[in-house]
Amino acid sequence: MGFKIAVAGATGNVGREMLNILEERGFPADEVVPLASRRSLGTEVSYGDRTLKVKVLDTYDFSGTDICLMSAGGAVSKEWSPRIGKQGCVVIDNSSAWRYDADVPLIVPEVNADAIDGFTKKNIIANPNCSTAQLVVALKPLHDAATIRRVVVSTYQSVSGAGKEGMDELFEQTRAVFVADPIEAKTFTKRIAFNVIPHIDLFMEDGSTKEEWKMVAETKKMLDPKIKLTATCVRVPVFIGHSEAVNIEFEKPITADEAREILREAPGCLIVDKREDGGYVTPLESAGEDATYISRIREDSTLDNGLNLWVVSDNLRKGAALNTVQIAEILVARGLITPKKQAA
Ligand code: 11C
Repeated sequence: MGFKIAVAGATGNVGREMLNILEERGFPADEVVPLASRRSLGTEVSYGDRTLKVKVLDTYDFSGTDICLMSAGGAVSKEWSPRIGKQGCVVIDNSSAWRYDADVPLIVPEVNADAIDGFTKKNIIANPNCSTAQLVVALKPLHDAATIRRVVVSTYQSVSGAGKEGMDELFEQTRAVFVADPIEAKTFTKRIAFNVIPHIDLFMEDGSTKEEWKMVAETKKMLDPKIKLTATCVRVPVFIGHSEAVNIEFEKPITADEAREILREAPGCLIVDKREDGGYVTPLESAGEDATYISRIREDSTLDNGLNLWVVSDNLRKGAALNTVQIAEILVARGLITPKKQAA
């Protein structure tokens, strides 16, 4: 007997990817129910070679559903996740609504799978921000080996992080540039085609952005509160795949060769680091892939124990949909959840 899984936000970039990944990885689901807002009623989405009709989240009864993968935005999650959790359905939420709640585990399976145990307090498990997920996959094995003191990260984030609207805007503006049409910026604050924008999410009082703050708060919650981290998050005209230039200061000595060997063995990491033309990964190559790619591993001679890395991953997969499905897999593998149908 398998599980009954709902995917809320099933018509969005991440929701569609959740359906793909559930099917690709053979998640033990007897039934998969795509949910969205009333606006999307009747829309069809693919699940393997099947076509599923979207149902309305507001009127769906979760009492017979085991797990809800939620990617419907923070406001919807704030309202719905506790209600769904109370109906005995475990919510794995991709928004920022619950990540910083002490009663909600924030999980990247390669980093802190054991922290999942507290999930029953609210029946909600949070998925980190995409830019944090790929970063901590790369940092965790290095932290275990040499203890990270400080991280300076600059991100190069694709437009798909801003949803389908972000992808449409890059496409439309690029077309408009070539045919000399007027250019409209709606999703982003300035033109993104042939440009970069050093601003993602809201501005905070100290001049940083919420995206930058999330990287700090989430790394501390998942990896180690003692790690100091500073981030500059930048939107770039790339459709899929976030990239990060990462500078790390360690407490203990670690060479580039040692780091490369450690990362080669680390779960979720794939090293492409040939120190020659093209011997590194770009976001284009990461799209559609599961790995966190690490390239350009080198020592930073301006620090006592310093390294530089280039970290690239598909933000819709490891940064969102894949990570939520991996969390669901942990629930199943550890026997933390049993199908309701079987229990009845
Ligand atoms: C972006 N990282 O690239 C954001 C998208 O907190 O889950 C994901 C926002 C979040 O715009």
